[in-house]
Amino acid sequence: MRSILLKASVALAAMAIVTACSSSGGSSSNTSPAAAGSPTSGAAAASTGGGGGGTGNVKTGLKIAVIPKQVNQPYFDAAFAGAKKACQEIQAKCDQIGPTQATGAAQTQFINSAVQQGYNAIVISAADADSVVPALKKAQSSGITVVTYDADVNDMSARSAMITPTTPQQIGQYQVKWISEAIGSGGGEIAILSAAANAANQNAWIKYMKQDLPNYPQLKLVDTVYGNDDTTLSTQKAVALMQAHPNLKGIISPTTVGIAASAKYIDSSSYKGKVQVTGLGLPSQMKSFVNDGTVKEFGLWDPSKLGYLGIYAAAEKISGANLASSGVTAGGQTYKLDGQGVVIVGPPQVFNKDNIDQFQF
Ligand code: RAM
Repeated sequence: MRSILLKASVALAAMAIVTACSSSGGSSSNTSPAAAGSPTSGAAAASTGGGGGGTGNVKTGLKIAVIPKQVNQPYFDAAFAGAKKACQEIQAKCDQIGPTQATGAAQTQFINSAVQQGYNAIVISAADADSVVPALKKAQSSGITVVTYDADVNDMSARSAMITPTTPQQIGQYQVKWISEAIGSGGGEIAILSAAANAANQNAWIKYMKQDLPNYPQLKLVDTVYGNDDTTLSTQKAVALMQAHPNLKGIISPTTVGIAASAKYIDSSSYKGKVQVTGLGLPSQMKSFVNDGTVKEFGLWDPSKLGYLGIYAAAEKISGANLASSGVTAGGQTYKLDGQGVVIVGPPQVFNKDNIDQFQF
C-alpha cells in the first residue's frame, strides 16, 4: 500500500489530513478534528487481529450481500473494494448485487433475492429512503442483519447501523463555500443538480446547504433538479438549468454522477468559464476538468471506507456485539454510534489542481 499525506486547508475544519491509498479497497487512516462519531483508537487493535485474517470477535464464513444504489458506478465500485478488503480479513463471502438504475423498486428485488439466497447480512446504500424499508424489515425478520452505508433509510428500525462519510451539515456547508469561492465575490444565481428526489444522503446535504445560504447573500438559489444518478438524464438536467436560467453562475451537484455529467458538458460548451461547477465527485472522474480549469474545487471522501466499515458493522452485530454500546471496530479503530445508530467515518477531502493527481479513487 502506498500512502501519500496530503493537506487540505478548509475554512470549516481547520485542517484535515487524509492518507490516500492507491490499493483498491484499501482502508486509509484518517486523523480529523474531534467530532461526534469520529474514530477513537484503543481496544480496537486487540480485536482486529493480524496474521491469518479474521478477527478475534467476528465469526468467519459469513455470506454478505452489498447492495449499492446501482452497480457499474465507480463510486460504489470503490466502496465495494473496501467491503471486499474487510471480507478477506474476516473470511466472509461478499457479493455486490444490485440494479443498474438507482431506484428503490429495483433494489427491493435484490433485497428479496438476497433473503432467498441465504445471505447473513445486507449492507445497502438506499436509493430511496422509504420504498426499500418494507423489504429490509422482512429481511430482518428472517434473521438477516441490515446495515446501511452511504445513504440511509428514513426508518432507523430497518437497519442496525448506518455508516455515513461525514456529518451532513459539514458536507452541505462545504459545497456552498466551494461554489461561492468558484463564482467569486460578485455572486449570482446558483442551482442544485441532485441524484434521486428521495435519496436521504443528498436531501440531508441540500437541507444544510439551504440553511447555510443566508450566510452568502450574494448567492441566490434559483432551482433544484434531479438527475437520478443517470448520466444522460443528469446531462439533460444540467443543460436545461442553463437554458432556463441564462444568468446562472454556478451548479452544485452533490452526486458523483451529476457533477461529472455537468462538468463534462460545460467543458466542451460555451458555458465554460461562465458557469462554475462543484459538489461531490471522484477525483479519477474529475481530474481532467480540474486540470483544464472547468472545475476549481470539489470534495468527497474515500468511498472504500464506507464499504469497509459496513462489513465490519454487520459481521460484529451477527457475532453478538451490541453496536450501540460497543461501536464498530475496524482497521484498528473503534467508531462510536450516535443516538440514531449512525457512524461518522471522518472529514471530507477537498480536491483542487494542487492535489487531485495524487488520488487514485
Ligand atoms: C453518488 C451517489 C452516492 C453519493 C455520491 C456522492 O455516487 O448518489 O450515494 O454518496 O454520489
